[in-house]
Amino acid sequence: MKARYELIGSAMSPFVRKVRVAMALKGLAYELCEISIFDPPDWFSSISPLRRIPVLRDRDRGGAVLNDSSVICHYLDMAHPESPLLPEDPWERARALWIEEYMDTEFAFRMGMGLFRTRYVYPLMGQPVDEALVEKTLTKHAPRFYRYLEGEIAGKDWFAGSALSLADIAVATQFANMRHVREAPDPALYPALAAYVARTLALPVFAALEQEEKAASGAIGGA
Ligand SMILES: N[C@@H](CCC(=O)N[C@@H](CS)C(=O)NCC(=O)O)C(=O)O
Repeated sequence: MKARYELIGSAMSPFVRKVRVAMALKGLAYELCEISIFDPPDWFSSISPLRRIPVLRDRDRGGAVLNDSSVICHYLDMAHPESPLLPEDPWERARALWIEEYMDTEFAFRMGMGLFRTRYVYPLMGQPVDEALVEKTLTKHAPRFYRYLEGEIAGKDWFAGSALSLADIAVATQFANMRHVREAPDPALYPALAAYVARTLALPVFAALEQEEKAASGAIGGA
């Protein structure tokens, strides 16, 4: 029998990884339908109006789909409340949502475009590395992200509340992509953040995906 859920996207996408980690923490079975966002199948636009991954298909709902990693994670958290993804305390919950927003938008855009796409994706597509963009990302953008995150995690184990939450998943999944292009916060400058990234990515739920991604490295999704 097929799993209830199908997750459509590429394992190298930080947003797909975000959902995979959330599903693993909740013990939810799913099938990953690998597609490349750079060469998607014809049917993809009919389930993703923004032409973005991930997309979650719920077979218990007649195969209906949900778009956007945040929407998907919130749905899964409501539908499967065991191992909650968000703190119960209203303030900490709101803080988790803010960190998620920060990582999914500005961090993902600047660091994802400036480092991951440039150093990992474009070379696979036979395009040259834009060294000027890499340099600008490392000198102009990375330090302000790292400074902010250092201030938010210093003296704490997790970004919001007293346990791993969606905030941590959103942070760690972006740093997982950074690790694929050998970028990490300097422990001498950002000690709390560097230690946090190392210990969070070492959690079995992230480490298992990293092994899988490394084994498949050289691919950006799709058959
Ligand atoms: N806010 C969306 C962002 C999803 C997103 O941007 N995914 C990237 C892949 S990592 C994508 O599909 N990009 C399509 C494109 O750049 O054309 C989410 O959280 O799911």
